[in-house]
Amino acid sequence: MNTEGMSSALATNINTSQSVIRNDWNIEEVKELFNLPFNDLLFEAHKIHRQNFNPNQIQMSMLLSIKTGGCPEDCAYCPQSAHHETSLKAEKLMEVEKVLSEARKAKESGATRYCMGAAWRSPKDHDLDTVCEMISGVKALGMETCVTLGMLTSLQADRLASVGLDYYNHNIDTSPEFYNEIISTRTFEDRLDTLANVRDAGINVCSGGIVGMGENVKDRAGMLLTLANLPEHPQSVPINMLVHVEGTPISRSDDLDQIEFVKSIAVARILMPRSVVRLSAGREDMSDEVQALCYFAGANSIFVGDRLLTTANPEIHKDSVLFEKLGIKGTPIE
Ligand code: SAM
Ligand code: DTB
Ligand code: SF4
Repeated sequence: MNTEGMSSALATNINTSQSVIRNDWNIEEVKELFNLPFNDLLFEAHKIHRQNFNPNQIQMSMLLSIKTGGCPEDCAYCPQSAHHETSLKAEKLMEVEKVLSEARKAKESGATRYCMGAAWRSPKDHDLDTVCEMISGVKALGMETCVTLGMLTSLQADRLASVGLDYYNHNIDTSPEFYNEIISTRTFEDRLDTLANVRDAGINVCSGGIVGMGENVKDRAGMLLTLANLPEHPQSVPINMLVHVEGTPISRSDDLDQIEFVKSIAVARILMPRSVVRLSAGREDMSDEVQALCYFAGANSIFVGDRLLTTANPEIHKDSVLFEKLGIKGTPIE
């Protein structure tokens, strides 16, 4: 690629045959990546993807909302916040047996990781007992486990690690600069503290964010930069396109151009070469062709099944047909 005019660190990164793992990206470099011609950006991302992964394998996770709605946080995108009037009915924490029977179905449909989400600011210790039983039960089925329960103390993270939790999902959601437009009930620093507690407990970190909330390209760059400059790259990086839910304060925000979404995936792949990048929420509104571009740009994980936490996701059959057309296999990533 012609790297003339690029900053020297970026040009070096792009010209080396092996992708370099860096935690010292600066915002100008990341903005430069977003400004590359689309074909140059995708070519570069795909090259790095191939150096690190089999480009024809996609990991499949399935989600379950184990505790729905009534959340005290005010995240402007979220249908589960008690601050917004959505049509969602709040429910209490599910029973362990019910969760395990759903996990069995997920395994039968080909998912290799089961992700359980709770609409909490942070878990109470007695609720954590129940979640630990769920984790042990899902692991006994031979699946990987992931939970997302809000903020965690280091003691709580250690407890989850002690039952063998594989991944903890906690998103930074957006750039530090745009964050206050979206959430007022907890800070960006709070999020980073939870990520540190999870990392220090030895649990794999799953952290990403949402695009399409009215942020600008500098915010998308700032979000990805924050993730890439963590002490270790998150092992899993979900990139969500905002799902517009009636009753949330940003339900009427303009749709983000889907080419810009593909670019966000490509930049995530370049900044974090060995992380699994998940094409996460928002696939219901994406064509097969846009999803195929995301896979080319470096996405190698999706959520399967017709429900995310509370909103719709494509039927698994639809994904099977697309995978077949593209010669992609749904498989764990080694
Ligand atoms: N309450 C926990 C927390 O926020 O940490 C866990 C559940 S929360 C629903 C998990 C993530 O889902 C959020 O951090 C956000 O990135 C994503 N999410 C929620 N609503 C969304 C929406 N409408 N569109 C896209 N992503 C969304
Ligand atoms: C993530 O980044 N996306 C998932 C998972 N982590 C927990 C959640 C998407 C939620 C979309 C809105 C809903 O279904 O409620
Ligand atoms: Fe609560 Fe999580 Fe939704 Fe925020 S994203 S309102 S913390 S469930």
